[in-house]
Amino acid sequence: MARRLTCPYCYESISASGIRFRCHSRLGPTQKRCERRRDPVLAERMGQRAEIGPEFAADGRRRSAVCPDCESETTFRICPVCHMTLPVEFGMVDSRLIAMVGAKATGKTVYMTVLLHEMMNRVGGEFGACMLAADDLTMMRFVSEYQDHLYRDGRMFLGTRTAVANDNRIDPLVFRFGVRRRGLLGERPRHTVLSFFDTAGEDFNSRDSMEINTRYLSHADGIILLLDPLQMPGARPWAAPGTALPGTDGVDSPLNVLGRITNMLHARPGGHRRGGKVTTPLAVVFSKMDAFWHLLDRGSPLRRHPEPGSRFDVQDSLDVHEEVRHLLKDWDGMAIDRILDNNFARHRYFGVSALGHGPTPDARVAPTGIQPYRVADPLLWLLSETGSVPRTGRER
Ligand SMILES: Nc1nc2c(ncn2[C@@H]2O[C@H](COP(=O)(O)OP(=O)(O)O)[C@@H](O)[C@H]2O)c(=O)[nH]1
Ligand SMILES: [Mg+2]
Ligand SMILES: [Zn+2]
Ligand SMILES: [Zn+2]
Repeated sequence: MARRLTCPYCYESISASGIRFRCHSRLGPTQKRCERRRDPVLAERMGQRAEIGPEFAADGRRRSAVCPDCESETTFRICPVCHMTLPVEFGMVDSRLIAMVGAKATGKTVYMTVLLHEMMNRVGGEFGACMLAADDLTMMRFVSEYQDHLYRDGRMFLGTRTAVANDNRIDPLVFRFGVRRRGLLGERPRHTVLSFFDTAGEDFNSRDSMEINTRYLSHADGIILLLDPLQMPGARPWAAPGTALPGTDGVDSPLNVLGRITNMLHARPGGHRRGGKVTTPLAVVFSKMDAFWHLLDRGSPLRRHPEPGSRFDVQDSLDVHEEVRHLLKDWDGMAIDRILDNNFARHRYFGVSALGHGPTPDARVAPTGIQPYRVADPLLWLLSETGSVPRTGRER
């Protein structure tokens, strides 16, 4: 009964029966209409100040409820903590919260934008899957703050606001991802709610902001840790000539970021551990691989363009994992590998390039356009770990 769910917007833990409802505020059967007002909780927690129908308690395990004032039926179910409207069927379908973390300027915002764009367009089709924004706000924000900026205007992003500077909020983008799966009753879509958020790298530098992030990270079902090889002292000298190197002043090295996150995940109350290791799957993703392609053999898995398929390709992913491990040796990064081995029960390396090419000196997309390389692999791995997408063969 008391199954705990996590709200995809505020990442607080809630129970299905505690989910509340919001009145549509339309003319009801009794010719009464509930007045629209500003919801102080929504304003405080999510920064939303629009006037909307009143909220009320009812059995949150049901799809709809009748407003006690105007007696009209509503299907708007809301989170009891932050009052955001929950995605359709929330609590009835799988829900996966995907946290993305990494230091400043590792490429998180660019990567998230390209990843979501690819999932909604190309990759979705290959998997017979579809990905749609779960709410209007996500759709609007994704298009205006992310997609248009990069794809239409071809511009890089300014630094993401820190959670502390953003009224102690992290505003996740929430999507519904559906794959067709064969079952006893034929093909049926299987839906998963996906929640993504993009932190400011500085959030991992101070204690205050760490605490906000801890809630998000400790409730995540999967973590994408983005590490920028251009921020590793052992890798910088290997970057392709002409690559603009990010500044290192006040930026944590990838090793330190991993150390902080590891400590945070170990310290959280009620965390899942197996044999002393964190069990949340961790995708360790090296960004900006376009700056290193010139070093790799033609046969390298990191230069391969795998055939699109309808399943997550396990062997290909293991090949990439090994290749990245080799690169880490050349980059003096084996300390990263040791931390991962000692602390994480499930982790996998990835190498991606969101842009496929370094940006121009005036911070624009290169004239060749956006040519994403392997951006969806980490997410598909995380989803395959939890059974939300099918995988090939058997793993090891
Ligand atoms: N070469 C290369 N550079 C990238 C790529 N993605 C991002 N960058 C660079 O990294 C900078 C920071 O990216 P951004 O996503 O804003 O980083 P964030 O601070 O982690 O969100 C961008 O302005 C680009 O200069 C990529 O795929 N390849
Ligand atoms: Mg950013
Ligand atoms: Zn009403
Ligand atoms: Zn909430």
